[in-house]
Amino acid sequence: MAAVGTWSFSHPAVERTMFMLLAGQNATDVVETAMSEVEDDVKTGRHIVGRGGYPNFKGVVECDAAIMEGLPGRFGAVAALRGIAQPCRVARKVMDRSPHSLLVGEGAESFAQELGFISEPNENMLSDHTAAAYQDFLEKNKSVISWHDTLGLIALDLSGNITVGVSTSGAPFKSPGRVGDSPLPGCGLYADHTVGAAAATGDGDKIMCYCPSFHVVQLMRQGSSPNEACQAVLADIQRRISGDTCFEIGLIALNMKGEVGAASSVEFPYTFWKQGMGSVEKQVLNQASSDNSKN
Ligand code: SD4
Repeated sequence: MAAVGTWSFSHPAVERTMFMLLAGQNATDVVETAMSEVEDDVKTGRHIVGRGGYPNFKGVVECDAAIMEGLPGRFGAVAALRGIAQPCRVARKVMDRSPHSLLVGEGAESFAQELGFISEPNENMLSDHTAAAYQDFLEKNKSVISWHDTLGLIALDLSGNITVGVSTSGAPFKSPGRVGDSPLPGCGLYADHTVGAAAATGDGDKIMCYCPSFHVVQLMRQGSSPNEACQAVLADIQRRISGDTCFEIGLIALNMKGEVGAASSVEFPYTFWKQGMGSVEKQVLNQASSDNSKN
């Protein structure tokens, strides 16, 4: 059993994951529950997740979320979803109940409503903080703000199931309909029950061009540790952009042995727990670095 999450604000989600895994729960139920608690918490919205997230340039909060199990074909996602405070739960329903894998915009909202989700008015999705930030954006005629959080969470349960989830409200003041890397398989997340799983955070407009989560899992398949795999994928991106300053990207990975790894082009805190540890720990990577002490 093990878990890892992106950024410091994943701590409560990883802690919830720890307790649920120790109680014998299934990795997918654990990821869905732990993520939805953070999504619905207005305070964590300023980390660009769910309720309280930053709106698009028309003032509307639009969320992307995805969930992927390690078993072949088990993936569901939503993108540009409005009015639903727990988009990861809708992504789970897409995986379990829809013949499709990714639903966007109005279609995603209708699907959620049909399954009993309450669609809330946009003002419920904003916090005082993000509503004020939007007013400031309008008054000062600012452009899209380029900073990036995103909740990514990977859990490995007692029975050896691995599941990864990702959730974000995307780039603050983005164009309506903009979708980032988070709900795209291989980009924001990837899982294979014979190998492990990975998740990405950062500048999704760039990240999606490199399929980094798939790449991390492929390298782990070929024998790399999670940490070596994350580091190699970051180095590969840096080599390909040849000398340009690397965009923001943080990667986390977990293999079937419960080993954790990470790499990042910016300072990147992440939180993790594995069987035998008494509590969740935080590790902070410095810019363009990775850490191999967790294996
Ligand atoms: C995205 N990687 O949509 C996600 C989340 C994020 O600013 O960092 N947004 O690009």
